[in-house]
Amino acid sequence: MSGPVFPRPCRALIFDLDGVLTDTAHLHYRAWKRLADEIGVPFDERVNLRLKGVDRATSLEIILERATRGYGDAEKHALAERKNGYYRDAIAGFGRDDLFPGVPALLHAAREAGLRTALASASRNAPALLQRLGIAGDFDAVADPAKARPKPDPGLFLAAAAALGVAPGDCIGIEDAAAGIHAIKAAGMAAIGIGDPADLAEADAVLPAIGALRLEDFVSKT
Ligand code: B16
Ligand code: MG
Repeated sequence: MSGPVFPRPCRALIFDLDGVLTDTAHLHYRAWKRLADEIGVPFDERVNLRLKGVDRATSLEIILERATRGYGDAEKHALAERKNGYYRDAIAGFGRDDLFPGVPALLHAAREAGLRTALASASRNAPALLQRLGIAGDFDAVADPAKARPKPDPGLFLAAAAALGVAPGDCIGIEDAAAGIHAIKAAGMAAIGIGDPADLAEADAVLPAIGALRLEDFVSKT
């Protein structure tokens, strides 16, 4: 593409995980769907759109909006744990083949270009998933979602930039969720969206897949 080169200079790439580096979104959906069916709460792909990039506790709150009775904190905790068990079972067999096409090459190109790399995922399962995908060693920092407010708050992206020692204005964030793009922009970073431009209107550029990202289109060599 012949899009803008931004920011000048770019010193770091900060990646989301689910929906950017690997396709776990449908596994999160299936795990939530199984839980919702078990407790008799209506849940479908349309409601699921609101869960993209959203942390586990907030996702459960969104699902329970359609419940016919209230749930206490202990019950909610148990439900979230149950869903996480289903999800962890689903990713147990993940490996390098589950990376989206082009991810290893992009991480390699980032290294070659002297860029720092960090992960800003809302998922508490991110470190385990990085290990399984065989790319844990490709990141200079992994922001801890337990220590930041959930997206669309910019906290997770700011924590990632701080861990890298790079000013937010010198970072590009890469996200598939509207909440994540908002978080990146609120952090003062440039944002590349992965997915449908109609869903990611706040992004500075949107690509259909991570494999379409050519670093030279976005990072100035000077
Ligand atoms: P967990 P990301 C997010 O990851 C997912 O997009 C979102 O659907 C999920 O609810 C969230 O992680 C929490 O995941 O239950 O594993 O902690 O897109 O920010 O990498
Ligand atoms: Mg995501």
